[in-house]
Amino acid sequence: MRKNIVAGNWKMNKTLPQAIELINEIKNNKPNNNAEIILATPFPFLAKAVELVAGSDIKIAAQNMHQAEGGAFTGEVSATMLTSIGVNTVILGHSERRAYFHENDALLANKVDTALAHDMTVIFCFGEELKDRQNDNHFNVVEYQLRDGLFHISKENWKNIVLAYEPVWAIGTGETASPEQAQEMHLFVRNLVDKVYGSEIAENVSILYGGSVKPDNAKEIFSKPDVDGGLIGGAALNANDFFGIISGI
Ligand code: G2H
Repeated sequence: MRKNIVAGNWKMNKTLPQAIELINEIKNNKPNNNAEIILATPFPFLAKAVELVAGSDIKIAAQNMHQAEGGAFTGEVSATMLTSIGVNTVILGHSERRAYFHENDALLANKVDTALAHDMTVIFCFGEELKDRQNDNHFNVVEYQLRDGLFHISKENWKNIVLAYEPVWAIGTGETASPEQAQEMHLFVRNLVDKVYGSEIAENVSILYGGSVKPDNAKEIFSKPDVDGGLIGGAALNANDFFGIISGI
C-alpha cells in the first residue's frame, strides 16, 4: 500500500521564531488521518525543526543539497551534514532549482545518487512548462525528466523515492492543474514506472501533486486514484491552510 503524504515546502520564508511557532502548531494540532506529514524548512531551521518534532511522526526535509560528499563548495550543504542532524529526506529537482539555479537532469541524477547512497528519501520533482503543454509536449518532457534524472536507479532504491508532479505553470501562480489533468499525468507517470521497473514498484510509489494546492481544491485533487498527496508551497506557511489541505486526504 502506498503512502499518502502532505509535504510543506516552505521555500525561502520565515524567521526562526516564526518557524518554531508554526512547527509547534502543526505538531500539536494537526488533523489526525493517514497522511504522512513532511516539513521542508529552510536550512537554518532544520536542526531545530528535528528537535521540535521529536516524538511525533512528522518528518523534516531539506529543500536541496549538494551532490558532493564535502569539500570546497562555499555555501553548499551535503548529505552527511543533513543526516548528521537527523534530516533523512530531501526535495530534489524542484522547478525553482531547475529554473533559477540551472539544475539539469544530469546534475539531478548525481544528487539523487548521493542522497540514496546516504539512505535518504528523495522527493523527486518534475513537471512541464506552459509552452510544453501548449505544444502538447508535456508527456514527453515529463518522461525525459524522469528517464534522465531518476531512471538510472536500481529497483531496490525505489523504496526511498517519492515523486512530485509540479506543472511549472501552476506553481505560485494561483493556477492549478485540474484534478483531471493531474490524474492524467500521474497515471502516465505510474504507467511509465511500470514499463521500466514493473508493477510492484509502480503501485507502491507515492506520486504527489504540487502547484497552488489550497484547502478548497485539495480534496478533489487528492480524490483522484493516482494522486497520493501534495507538495504544498504558499499554503504550507499558515497552519489553518495546511490543516485544511491535510484534511483533504
Ligand atoms: C510548487 C508548490 C510547492 P505552491 O512549487 O512546491 O508551491 O503551492 O506555492 O504553488
